Amino acid sequence: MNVIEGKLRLNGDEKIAIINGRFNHIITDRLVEGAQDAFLRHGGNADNLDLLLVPGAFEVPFALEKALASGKYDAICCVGAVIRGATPHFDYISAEATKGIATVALKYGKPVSNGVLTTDTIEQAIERAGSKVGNKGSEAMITIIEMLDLYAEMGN
Ligand code: INI
Repeated sequence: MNVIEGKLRLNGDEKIAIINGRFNHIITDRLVEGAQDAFLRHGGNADNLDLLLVPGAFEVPFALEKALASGKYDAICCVGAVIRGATPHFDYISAEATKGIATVALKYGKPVSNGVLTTDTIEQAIERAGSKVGNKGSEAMITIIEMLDLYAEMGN
């Protein structure tokens, strides 16, 4: 059986953007740090990494669409933090962000990852932003690094 699987390596030429929904920035800034750290530690060139900031998770897919349409990026890592409150707003924002990211990613066929946290409590978000449960921004960056290599292996 021929197993085709992406490796975790960058050659330094890849142009990558992180899109960060700033809402709950105490959390999302940590996700950006995790993503940046993963990019650099896997061989990325700091000059080829852009950070695009948008107001909240709802706006992430809109910036993603523009960024991919520009043709400037090989892959994009999305981060944000939607934390459940007392209103149904959480469900609308988290659903739209997730659906929007997937829809735009499919349209352009370039690696895109979803590092937007959707948690019931701020404690759960903190746990996923560089403490007990790791850093989901770092995981999201590692995902696009693997997918970039997989697509190259597949001849795309
Ligand atoms: N945006 C978030 O990223 N996280 C949240 O938890 C959140 N809450 O709870 O409201 C949130 N709202 C803002 C939203 O993303 C948009 O920026 C806003 O609705 C304007 O379009």
